[in-house]
Amino acid sequence: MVVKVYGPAYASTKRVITCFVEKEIQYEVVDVNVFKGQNTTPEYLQLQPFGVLPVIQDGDYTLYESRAIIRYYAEKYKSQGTELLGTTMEERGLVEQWLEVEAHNFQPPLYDLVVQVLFGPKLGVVPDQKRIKEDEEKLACVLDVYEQRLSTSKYLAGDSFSLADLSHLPFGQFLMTGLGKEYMIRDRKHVSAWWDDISNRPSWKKVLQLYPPAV
Ligand SMILES: N[C@@H](CCC(=O)N[C@@H](CS)C(=O)NCC(=O)O)C(=O)O
Repeated sequence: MVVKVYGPAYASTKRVITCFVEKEIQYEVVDVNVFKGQNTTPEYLQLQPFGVLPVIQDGDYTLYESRAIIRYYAEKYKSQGTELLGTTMEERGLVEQWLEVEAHNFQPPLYDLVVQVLFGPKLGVVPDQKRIKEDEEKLACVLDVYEQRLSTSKYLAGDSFSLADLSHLPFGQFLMTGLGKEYMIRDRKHVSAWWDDISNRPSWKKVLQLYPPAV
């Protein structure tokens, strides 16, 4: 059964597709254009009632929330492709911890930066400079914690690449390219080495090449 993934141009969807590539899961994409309102049609809202991307359909099983989707498939295909959940309960705990950090500490200020700087102007929103400065300050504090962690651990959850690292790729990429804030990564030696490692994985390079960003 080929899994259908909606909205490959968007960052949260790339989190899911990268997981599929790592886990060697067959998938097909369905384009959804947010700028044309295709995420708010009655048909789309039947699948994802909050009107955001991604959502997947696997036969008659429908699932949304990108991190729920990657957890589901990493568990379902545990013995296929790259092991992404750790091999012990303790490793799994750390994978979960850093997935939560990504979702609640790393992503929120970065998402707001992306909306303010990249999406906003396209939608007629004037970027709020005070907010942009605050977002950057918050993100810098988060990255200082990462720098500390990555000075003693090759990957966030331990010695192996996991969902915790993978989950940072889509929005981390905005720092390096769209937002032009690569110094936030490069000024931190261990974060910089970690970023080079994870962003050079063939899975991520393939996803970036196949699905150019929407902005
Ligand atoms: N927590 C959700 C967030 C999804 C999300 O914010 N997706 C963005 C694209 S990266 C979106 O659909 N934005 C369109 C909108 O907000 O109208 C997830 O991880 O799936």
